[in-house]
Amino acid sequence: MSVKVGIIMGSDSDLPVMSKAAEILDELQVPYELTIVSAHRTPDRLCEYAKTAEEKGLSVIIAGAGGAAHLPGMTAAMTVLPVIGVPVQTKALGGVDSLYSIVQMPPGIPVATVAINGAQNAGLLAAKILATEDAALRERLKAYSSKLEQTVLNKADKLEH
Ligand code: RP5
Repeated sequence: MSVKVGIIMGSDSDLPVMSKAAEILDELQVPYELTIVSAHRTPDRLCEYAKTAEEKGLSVIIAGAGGAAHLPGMTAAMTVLPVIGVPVQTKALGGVDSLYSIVQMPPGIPVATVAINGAQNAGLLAAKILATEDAALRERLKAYSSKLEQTVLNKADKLEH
């Protein structure tokens, strides 16, 4: 499979959170690219990334940022591709600032917002979007869900004895 998912983040300080998206995509064998694009510090780079994402062959963009987190929304404003926003936890306001910045998009420019630091779910959601057109990936997602279920059942088993 060619690279279909773009993971972008506002700063390298977001990497510990955003690497969770990369890890789940690795597990599901979904190729991705990952880089830093800052809405405020590198606005020209953001325009270039968002405007060329479709022609590069990407299908989904995962964008994570913290604080005044305008990266996902501004990316969504410049591409027809679905954008999944990851609010990154902040020291000052705990990430509620990031969440509100990302989730409160005006009508017409949607961003699929996951939980604060919810990069793993962002990766899963990206995989599920791709899986609508990829039967093998759907099977890997089903196997992932079964594994998750089994983990909980095993814990329940241990607890009950
Ligand atoms: C945002 O500002 C980034 O997404 C990051 O979460 C936050 C802080 O960035 P640094 O000062 O750590 O580079 O743009």
